[in-house]
Amino acid sequence: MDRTLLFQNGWGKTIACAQDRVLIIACPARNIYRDGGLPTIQNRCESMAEEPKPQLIREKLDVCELDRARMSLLNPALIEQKKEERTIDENAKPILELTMREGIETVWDRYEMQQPSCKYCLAGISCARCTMGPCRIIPPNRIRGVCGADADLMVSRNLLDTIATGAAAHSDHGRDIAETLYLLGTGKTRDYAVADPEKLRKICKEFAIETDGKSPVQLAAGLGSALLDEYGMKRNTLRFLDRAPKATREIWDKLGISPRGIDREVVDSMHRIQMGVGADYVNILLQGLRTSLSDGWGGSMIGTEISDVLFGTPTITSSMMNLAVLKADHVNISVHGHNPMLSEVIVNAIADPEMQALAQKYGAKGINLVGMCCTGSELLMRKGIPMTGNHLNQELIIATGALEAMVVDYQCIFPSLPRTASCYHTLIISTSAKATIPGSYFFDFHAENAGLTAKAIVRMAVENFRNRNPARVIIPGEPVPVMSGFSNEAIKGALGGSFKPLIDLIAAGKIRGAVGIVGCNNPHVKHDYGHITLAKELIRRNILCVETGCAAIASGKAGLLRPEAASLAGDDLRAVCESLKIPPVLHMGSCVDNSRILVLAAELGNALNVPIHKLPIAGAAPEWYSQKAVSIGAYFVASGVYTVLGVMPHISGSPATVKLLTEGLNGVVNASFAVEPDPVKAAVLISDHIERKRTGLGI
Ligand code: BF8
Repeated sequence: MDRTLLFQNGWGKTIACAQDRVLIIACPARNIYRDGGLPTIQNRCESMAEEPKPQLIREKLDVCELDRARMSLLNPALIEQKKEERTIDENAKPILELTMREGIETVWDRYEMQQPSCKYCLAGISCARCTMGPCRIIPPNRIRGVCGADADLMVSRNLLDTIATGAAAHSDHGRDIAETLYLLGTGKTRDYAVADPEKLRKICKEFAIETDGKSPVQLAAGLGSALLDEYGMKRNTLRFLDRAPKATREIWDKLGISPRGIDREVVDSMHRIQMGVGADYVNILLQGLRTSLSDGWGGSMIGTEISDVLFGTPTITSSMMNLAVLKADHVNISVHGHNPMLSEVIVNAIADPEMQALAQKYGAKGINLVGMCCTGSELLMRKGIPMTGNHLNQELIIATGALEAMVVDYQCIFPSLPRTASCYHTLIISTSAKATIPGSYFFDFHAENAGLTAKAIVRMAVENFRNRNPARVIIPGEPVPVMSGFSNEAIKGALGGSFKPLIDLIAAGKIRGAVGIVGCNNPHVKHDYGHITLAKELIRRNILCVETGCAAIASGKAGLLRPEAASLAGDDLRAVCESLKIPPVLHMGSCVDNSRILVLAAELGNALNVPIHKLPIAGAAPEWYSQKAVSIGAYFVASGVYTVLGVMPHISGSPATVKLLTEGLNGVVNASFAVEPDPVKAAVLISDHIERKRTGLGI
């Protein structure tokens, strides 16, 4: 029986293997909590498990020559101009130039094709939620939609939708990690282990789980179950909220925005934006804050903490960054997305001598695993795996011609990647039933089949080395060294075991304060310019930067994650960094790891016995694009952290909403948003804010 054909039955059906024996059940809704362990059918097959085969989603995509000819630019001056306008990433520029010359479409081309933007959508005053519309607010006459919603309601509903979407994405990622812990604890996966038992015990204690006499695996089962309960439950509170300073929690309670369960807040939000439910924009925006808190202090924090338990709490580590980490004489595999469940087992599969021998058989010197976006940061932080780049680098890495496979899980993955890949030999391999991509090869990856699937993926990539055209390989420049791995535990370690020296340095004015620079790239902003300009301006003012996500990767590529970057800092911060041998910009991880920044703020607040909003700290998202970033910004502000955005959210059509978010929130959560596209001016806003907070603390 042809196994490949059977795999094309698709998910949700039982799939058979060559000897007519059932191999796996590829059902996304599989009942993993069934008592009594694995379904017998799976037990029976475990001993004879074979590597799964992928399913091509729909059909192989091909960008035709005519399309490429249409896209290609023949005017060298125009190519030069666009290249300089689009990015400050020097290693990306030659590849960007090539894409324009050869008509390989990128995000910047699509952005140009979408101009001018719809002004109603930009202002948030269009609504297509129901079929009485679609509606737009066009004063002076069309000031209500068909249902009666005015501009304030339309804008606030759209914003709540955005926050809930972002919170759901982060939190569902956290759920996948918690579920893996549970499956490990209940013996349903053998491909994962507890890497940080000390942290496991610490978190068990927070959840009132008895640890004495219990093995890590037993604790994994108990904690995994308790964590999954955080999503939908009757207790009406989240355990990790207890980490916040008491005064901050009292603000949430008084305002009625303490989250009651992770899924509950997302569902509550979806309910409110159903037509005929929420009608008061203030009520809707407050629910946005509550939902975002369920992400930051709930789903994201679970994602971070349990990833540390399973894969190790990051310690300070060195690596390399930018497109030049690709190797011309190696099989290159990039992992892209967010969930380390996949990338961690790929690391193991690559170390398999069988895979290394296979690579050599095909003429490669070895297998080079590289990271991209947040999955890349997860590997960089814990394993020192080199990183190619951030969000807007994802098509360019394919255009180097040196990539055998781009292995993706979910979030921030351009649906266009298979189109780009079709111009080369690169395979796009998708692995999440939530994120199948037409033109990609899909493996139904989950914790129970992780090891075998990872090996199948690596084999596929290695075998694809034969198809590479060496004449098309361009790997520009040299990689930049980076220092990463700054978990809170690692920062404390560097400070001698506690945050006290950091507090003393802040009190003494050697460090004026700390700023979390987070978020994405966005073609509205020159690639990496917002991040780098802001970070340089802040460290020059002796303000420490802690970074995550694509902001941290931008800093890595620009050399700000090297201890030598201390030379760009003000005298006081430079002296601190030199004595500790650390950079002035600290890479704290992926986007879910913004929860590390919350924990840092909480620990500083608890140490000083003040709420978070009194600390000399701020947040910034100079190039944000994603719904997840809106959730992050909202939980920063709701937690008391003044946050400056570099890109205007789609809210300008409701002056009342703008006023509430930029001023009114100060009266309730003691923090607000600001929008400032110019990163030099944003640095001034942030610096002034930090000085005001210092004055408030009397330091
Ligand atoms: O979660 S920073 S572009 S990769 S959304 Fe995406 Fe933004 Fe990058 Fe990670 Ni976060």
